[in-house]
Amino acid sequence: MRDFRHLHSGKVRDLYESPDGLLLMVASDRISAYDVVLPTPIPDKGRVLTQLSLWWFERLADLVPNHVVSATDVPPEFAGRAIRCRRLEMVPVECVVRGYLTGSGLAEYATSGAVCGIRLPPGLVEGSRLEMPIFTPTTKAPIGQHDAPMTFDDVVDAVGWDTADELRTISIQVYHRGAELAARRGIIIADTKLEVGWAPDGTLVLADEVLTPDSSRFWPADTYEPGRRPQSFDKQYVRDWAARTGWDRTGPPPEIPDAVVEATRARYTEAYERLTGAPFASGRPAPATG
Ligand code: Q0Z
Repeated sequence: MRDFRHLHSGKVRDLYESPDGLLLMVASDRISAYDVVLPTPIPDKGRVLTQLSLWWFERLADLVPNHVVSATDVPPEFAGRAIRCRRLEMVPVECVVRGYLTGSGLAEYATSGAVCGIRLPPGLVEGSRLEMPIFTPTTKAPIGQHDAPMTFDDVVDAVGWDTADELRTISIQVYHRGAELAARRGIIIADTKLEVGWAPDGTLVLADEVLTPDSSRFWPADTYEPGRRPQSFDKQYVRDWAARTGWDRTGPPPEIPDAVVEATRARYTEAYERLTGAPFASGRPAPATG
């Protein structure tokens, strides 16, 4: 670990550089709600998200190359929740794909009838399934600011037509593959956000994390009903709890009680287990028995 130089930290992840030029992306157990990191970690969240991301990278590798170099050759204190990856030149666009209408996409549709310049039919409601998934890119805003919607022409202005078209194609393909696989396990992937970078030879490479509950909205299919706010496999549970505490979202956030921590952890591991079909093994030593 002493060989790793800290590059920067997001709300829930940290990025380091090693002397060989590779990056080390480390997922923590931190959880954020309403853009604030809560004081209580969710045990195993970093491992669940890292392992899920790796599982998807494998299943997407024929569509798009990815930045993963090794998930095992990592400092022992980060075992299971770190990925050594090649350093890319990041594309300055967040590649969002929506198969269902919710969140900021729904808000934009409600005011303009369109999302990122894509006109949608009238009458859509919270959670409506879109006829075709749509590419709804956003700007990459610095921490503390909000990403702004971009039209396809905005993306063309930022990276040129060829790259813009390739980003859109990759994004829609990744969404299609992810949504189809998840559907077979009873999970709706409502939307997802991808980060892409250029390799030195100019090819586009999938980076960061992919198709995790932190980068996507996962809904259980069995309770899905358009018009109703969906249940979800992510921090929505913690958000709802935080809202009920009366926290005003600006002051210091509340400690999460044990029962809420456990229920949140269970949602993350359930998403992992349903998608991969494998039990989640935390990778931590089992408590001694005797
Ligand atoms: C990812 C991020 C994190 C904070 C930069 N392969 C790559 N090459 C170049 N840059 C990145 C990557 Cl993944 C890169 N981020 C997002 C990750 C902590 C911010 F772990 N920023």
